[in-house]
Amino acid sequence: MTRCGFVAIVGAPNAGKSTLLNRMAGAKLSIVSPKAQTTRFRVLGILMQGEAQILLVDTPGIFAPRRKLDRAMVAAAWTGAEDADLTVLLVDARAGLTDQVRAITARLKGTKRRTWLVLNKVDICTRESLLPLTQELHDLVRFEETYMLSAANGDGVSDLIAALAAAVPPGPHLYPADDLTDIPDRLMAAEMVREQVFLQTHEEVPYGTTVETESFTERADGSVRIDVTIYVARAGQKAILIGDGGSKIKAIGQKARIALGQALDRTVHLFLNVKERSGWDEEGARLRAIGLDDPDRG
Ligand SMILES: Nc1nc2c(ncn2[C@@H]2O[C@H](COP(=O)(O)OP(=O)(O)OP(=O)(O)O)[C@@H](O)[C@H]2O)c(=O)[nH]1
Ligand SMILES: [Mg+2]
Repeated sequence: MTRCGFVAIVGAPNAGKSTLLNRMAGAKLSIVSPKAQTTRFRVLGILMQGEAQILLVDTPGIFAPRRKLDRAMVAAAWTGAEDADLTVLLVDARAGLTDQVRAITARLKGTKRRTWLVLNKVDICTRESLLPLTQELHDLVRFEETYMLSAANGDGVSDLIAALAAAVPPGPHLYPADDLTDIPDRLMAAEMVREQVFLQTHEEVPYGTTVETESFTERADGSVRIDVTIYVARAGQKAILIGDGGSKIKAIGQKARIALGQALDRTVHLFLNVKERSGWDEEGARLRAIGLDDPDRG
C-alpha cells in the first residue's frame, strides 16, 4: 500500500528548517545561512522512503512581521502548516523556549492538526538541557511525537524519516518518484544568488535585497545563460553589493555559479545586474515574482 502526505516544517527563524529539508531530501533545495529570515517562500522537497512519498515543505521562519514582505513570508509559513497532513515544529534546542517559539506554540495549540516536536542542533547542546525543554514544550502543545536530532550532522534524522514514512496517510503518490522538488530552475537560480547575498553581506543589506531571474537561455552546447537582477532598497546597499571595483558582486557571482551548476547539473553562465528600487518590499509584483501572495489582497 502506498502512502503520501505533506509534512510542513515550521519554526522560528534560524531553527534549521532548511538545513533539515536539505538533509532529509539529500539535496540542496532550500538556501541556508546563519542569518534569520533566509527562507522567503515555501520550498517542497520530495522524499521517497519505501512505499511512502513524504512531501516535505520548508517554510519561512515565523516572527512578528512588519513589512509587506515579512507579512507575506509569515502568511506563507502558516498556509504551509494549514495545508499539511502533519506539522513538525522545529525548535533550536540551544536557543530553547524563546518568545518567538512561545508565540508559535500559542497558535499551534489551537489547531486540531497532527503536530510533532523536533528539537534540532543537539550537536551543540548538553543532553541535560533537552528533557526539561521537551517537558516545557509538551506543557504548551499536545505533540504526538518528539524527536531530537542534528540537521547539520545528520544524527537522528533517519529515525524521523522512518517515522514520517509510517505516519503519512495511505494514498497514491502525487509526484514522479525521481522528482526532488517543484521549484522551477529560474527560481532556483535567483535563490542561489540570494543565498550568497545572505552569506557575503551584512546588517540590513540581505534584508534590503530581492533577486529575480530575467532570462534563462539554453545554449546548443548544453550550457545555460542566466541573467539575474538583484534589487536593493537603497543606493548605499547597491554600493556595498558591488564592492570596491566590483569585487563583491564578482565573489557573489562566482559562488552562486558553482552552486547553481551543481543544482542544475550543467555549465552555467551567470550574469548579475544590481538595480536600486526603493520600496520593493512593499510591492505586490516583487512578492509575486518569488511566489508569495500579497498579504493585503484577499
Ligand atoms: N550546530 C548546528 N547548526 C545548525 C543545525 N541545523 C542548522 N544549523 C545552522 O543554523 C543556521 C540556520 O539554518 P537554516 O537552515 O537556514 O535555518 P532556517 O530555520 O531555515 O532559517 P529561516 O529560513 O531564516 O527561517 C545555519 O547557520 C545552519 O548551518 C544543527 O543541527 N546544528
Ligand atoms: Mg530557511
